[in-house]
This record gives sequence, structure tokens and C-alpha cells, in this order.
Amino acid sequence: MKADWIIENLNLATMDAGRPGAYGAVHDAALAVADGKIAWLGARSELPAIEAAEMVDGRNGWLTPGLVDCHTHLVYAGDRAGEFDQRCRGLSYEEIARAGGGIQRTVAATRAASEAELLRGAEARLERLRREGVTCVEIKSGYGLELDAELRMLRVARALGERCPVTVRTTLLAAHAVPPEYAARPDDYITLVCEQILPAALDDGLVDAVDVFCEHIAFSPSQCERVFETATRAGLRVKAHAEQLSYQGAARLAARYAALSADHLEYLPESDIALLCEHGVVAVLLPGAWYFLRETRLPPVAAMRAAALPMAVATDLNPGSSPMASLLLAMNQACVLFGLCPEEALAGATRNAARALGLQHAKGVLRPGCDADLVLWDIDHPAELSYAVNLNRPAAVWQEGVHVRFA
Ligand code: DI6
Ligand code: FE
Repeated sequence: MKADWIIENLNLATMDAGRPGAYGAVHDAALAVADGKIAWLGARSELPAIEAAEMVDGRNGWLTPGLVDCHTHLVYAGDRAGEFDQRCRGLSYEEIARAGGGIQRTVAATRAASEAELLRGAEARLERLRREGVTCVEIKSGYGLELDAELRMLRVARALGERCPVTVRTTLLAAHAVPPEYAARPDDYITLVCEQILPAALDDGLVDAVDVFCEHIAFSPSQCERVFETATRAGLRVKAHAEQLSYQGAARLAARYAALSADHLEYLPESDIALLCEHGVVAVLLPGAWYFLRETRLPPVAAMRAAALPMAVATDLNPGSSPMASLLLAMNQACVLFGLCPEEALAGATRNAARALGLQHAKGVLRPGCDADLVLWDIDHPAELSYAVNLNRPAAVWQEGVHVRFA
């Protein structure tokens, strides 16, 4: 057997559900990489005779899968610090949205921005995530809300994947809000999404999945269903911002369309959990938005756990409800605010996040045949990743086998 490199003298948190024990851990381990994939892993004492060009010393740290941030809106222009000030003075997110602020404010700024400007801002935010060990990120459109601006956002997302050592999955979220020019005609806007924006994004190869915001300040379940129907017929998988601010039945709708994920879920009734399980829908928890909106209603985590519903954890990085470029912080919040344990939080930012993107066969676990997206941490135990805020930085990151260097 031949390998490009082998790392040894470390522990592995494989996060492979097929392995026994917490974190699917392998102690005093070794891992071999060939052609960007994991070629072998196991106890160092069992390392087979492998011809390797390079040996790397893991310095007794822990190796995890590259982190996967499976829900972000990181391409946008402008900021909403002024609204944050208003919210600190007592206005609610919904009041601001209804007064024409919120998402609409970012839409105006994003429409006015050039592709180069969008790219510059997004690349800086993405770098924050990458410096924490994120090697795969989902990026949504949804601040264009018209054909050209939605495509521009998706092109920027694709360009990020080409320029940066990170895997980017793009999600069309044209059904994020009703744009001002369609204010009184949301159904006509949905027609535009289904008949023009989605087909154009697909033709240009810009879209990996389709998302909707199902909420009283956004779109109704039947409007979201029209988008799901169109996406499904085009062969695209769907996901939904579901039950974030109120119960809409969006998770049930997502289940009927075998969605990749249903995201937020604060107002999900326990009785809807079985449907998500049955249809293989991942529950994506976004504690950053919960925190910034001072939400009090908690997603039904204990019931999700009891039902063995896969839970992912993501940043929801966006300028309004979650201006937070830290997946490690989201993991900490998932523990402190939502009641996950650190192993669940790490599974949520690796294995289950990969599944929420349909990448469970390539990303999110350490297993032979999977991409060698790897993060080495100078820690004594993987629980430390969720335990501390701003104390952990990767000692090294590899994306598809290549060592990532930061300026
Ligand atoms: N839910 C959210 O939390 C974000 N989008 C969504 O559908 C908020 C986006 C924003 O406020 O700009
Ligand atoms: Fe979101």
C-alpha cells in the first residue's frame, strides 16, 4: 500500500457511528492519506506496511473530521448594526421586518453591490470559519430576490469554493422574503422563483439544493410547497427554515418532500419528530439565531434525541439574526442553551452536518474512502471543543489531503 502521508502519535475522534465508544474514538492511532482520501486508519500498533512520502507528528493531539457548517447566509452586503441597536432598545425582529427593515435592508445593499464587493466581504467571513477548522460550508442565496442578484450571490458562492480550500455547497433561497416590488403579490413572486430564477440557476450549474423560509413574515406552507414541487421535479433536494418563529407545519411539509434538513425547529411539536425520522430529514439546530433574537422557546431536543433524529449544529451566519462566524461557538451554544452534550455538538458539526448536505458518504467522518478533510487540535479531550469559547484553534487543517495554510 502507498500513501502520500501518514499522521501518527495522536487520537482520532472519527465520529463514525459504526465504531463503538464515545466519539468513535481511536487512541494512540495513525491515519494514512492517499489521493486526497483517507486510505487507512486505526491503532498505530496495527499500522500495515505503507510506503509514505511523509510522516506527520500528531503531537498527542486529537484529529477530528473537518468541520461542516451546513447552514449559512454568508454572501451579503452591508450590516445591520443599527437594527441591533433598535432591538437592544426593545423592538422585535418581526417588528423591524414588518417596517421594511430586516432582510429587506440587506436585500437593498446586496442588490447594489458588485460581484467583486460581495466576494470580498464573503471571503473574509468564510476565512473566520475556516480558521476554526471548517472545511465544508453551505452558502445560501436569498438577499437578491430577483433573477440577476440571486444568480450573482450563487456565482460568488461558487467562486469561494474555487478560490479557497473549502468545499462549498450552494443553496437557492430565493423564497427567503417577498421582495418590495412584489409586496402585495407573494404568489406572483413564487411564480417568478419557480419559472425563472430556479431554472436559470439550474441551467448555470449554480444550485445544489433549494431552501424556503416558511413563516408568517415570509411564505406560507402552500407557497413553499410550490417551490418544493418545482425543485423536486428538477431533481434537486430541498430544505426548509421551519418553525423558527411560529408553528407553520413546515417540517411536515419538508418530510413529505424527503428534505435534506429542516432547520431551526424551535416551535416544532414533539408529535412531528417521527415524520422527520421516517423521511431521513436532519434537524439543523441554529442556537446563534436563538441567542441573538432572545428567543425563549427551545427546540424539542430531548424528544429528538429519544427518537434518534440526527441533529446538526450550524452558525446560520447572516447579518440579521445570527451575525456569528464561529461554528465552535455554535457548538458551545448548542450545549449551554439547547442541552446537547459535547459529543452531540461535535457530531452536529461533522457527521450530521454532512448528512444535511447529502455528503454523508464523503464528509463528516474519519473513515477509509472518505475525503481527507482533517483538523488536528491540541486538546486532551474532544469535549474541550464545545466547552470553551475562543480558547481553541486548530493546530493544523487539511482539506482533501492538502495542508491548509493561513496568512
Ligand atoms: N431565518 C433566519 O434566521 C435568517 N433567515 C431566515 O430565514 C435571518 C436572515 C436575516 O435576518 O437577514
Ligand atoms: Fe437561516
